[in-house]
Amino acid sequence: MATTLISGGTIISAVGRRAGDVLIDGESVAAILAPGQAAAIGVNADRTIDATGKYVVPGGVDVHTHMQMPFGGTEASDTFETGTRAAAWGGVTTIVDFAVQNTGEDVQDRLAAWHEKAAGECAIDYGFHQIIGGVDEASLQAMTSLVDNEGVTSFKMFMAYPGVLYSDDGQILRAMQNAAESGAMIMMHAENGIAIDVLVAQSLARGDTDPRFHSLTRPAELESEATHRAIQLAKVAGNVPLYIVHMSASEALEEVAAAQHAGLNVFAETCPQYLYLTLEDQLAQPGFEGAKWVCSTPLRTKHEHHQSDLWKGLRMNELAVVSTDHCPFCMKDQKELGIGNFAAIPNGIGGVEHRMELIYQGVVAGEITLERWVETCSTSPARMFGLDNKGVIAPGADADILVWDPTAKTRIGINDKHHMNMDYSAYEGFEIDGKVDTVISRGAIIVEQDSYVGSKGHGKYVKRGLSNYLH
Ligand code: DUC
Ligand code: ZN
Ligand code: ZN
Repeated sequence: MATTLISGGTIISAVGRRAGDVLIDGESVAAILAPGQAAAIGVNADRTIDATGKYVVPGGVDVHTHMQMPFGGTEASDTFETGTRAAAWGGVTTIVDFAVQNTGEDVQDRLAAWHEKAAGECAIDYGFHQIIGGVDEASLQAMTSLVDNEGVTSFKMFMAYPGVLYSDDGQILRAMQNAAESGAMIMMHAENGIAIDVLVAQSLARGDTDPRFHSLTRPAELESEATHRAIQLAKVAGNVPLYIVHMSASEALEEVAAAQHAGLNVFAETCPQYLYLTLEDQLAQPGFEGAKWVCSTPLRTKHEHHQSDLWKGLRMNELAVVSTDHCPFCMKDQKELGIGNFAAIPNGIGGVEHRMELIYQGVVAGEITLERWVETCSTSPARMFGLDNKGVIAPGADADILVWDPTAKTRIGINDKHHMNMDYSAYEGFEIDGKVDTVISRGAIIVEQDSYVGSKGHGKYVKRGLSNYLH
């Protein structure tokens, strides 16, 4: 087994920082050594990475991606191969993607189908959540089996998208009761889809068809109402762990904070798009340009205080995790399906490559600390979703490591740093005061010196345990 020494860097964890060296043996971290200790005890590693002046942090864990997901009449444009390679370029060493079950479909079959898409394709390790789009006796039984046997311990449900992935309150309650028995986490897309569909129809009837109406027909009130309802249902189901995905609005965050104060097992994530992009500056760009930023939940107005509240939520741990909801579509032939009708634009933004960069810029801007960057982007997502060997640099943990250079710069854009299979960048022109230097996945270097040196199929499926927040 090859040994690697990452020497001279500053090791950042969720709880602090210190100078030291990381010794890797094979696929795992063997030891953290004080400066000078490696020489004193005669460590003779096969390979040494000089991390002088750099930060050594746990590889990124993105628990919300949709590689090649069928959605909106097309399919997300990153395959497991291209999407996990782009993730690696961005310092991410684990993703948790979503297998999809629709009404009437067999859950186990659908999970098997997602395994088939991913097996042998991935550059980094991956797990699955299961989307339950159709609650019935068979799917409820399958949920228990997935927890017990498949390492799938979290289930996403939708209060949005009536007729597609939507579940009504009774169905949601039944799935929550099932999860309360097994200890699984319910992940919720919290938007009132029934009311949204009325607003969408009225908007289209008025001739308001441009991309910006996507946000105007999905007001923050309908995110906070659904968030509140999901919390109440979770309480009735026996305080089942509930994780609100892609939170975008101040009012929804208030619901989560209130539930946490009341002692409920409620968690939430946000995504870089809600921290940096807005209705006015992106979605409302002239003509059809705004389609690039059609995603749900939608980008919010800059004239309220959603972004500052979300950063506050990250500082206060009301928001435990930053994920991306990476769901890329090209403009050509995909977003274009919605020319003249914003409701037909496939919903999604690609960003798996840029989360570590964009949230690091929040450190530079003074919004969060270096430790909180590591915690929200690596440690907490791993703990939240039972990835026991991920998200920390500690003896015995998987050697998934990002060496980050705080003195170099990154410019994001289609002709700059961009490896996702998208014909545009949602973050075109963004500049980051730092840069991915070296990325290690289970002991193997996969990115170094501005090159991808990993391989398709290196990434393995990871069976997950129950959330470490509660078990
Ligand atoms: N939201 C998106 O923007 N894309 C995929 C699914 C979702 O809920
Ligand atoms: Zn969603
Ligand atoms: Zn999603």
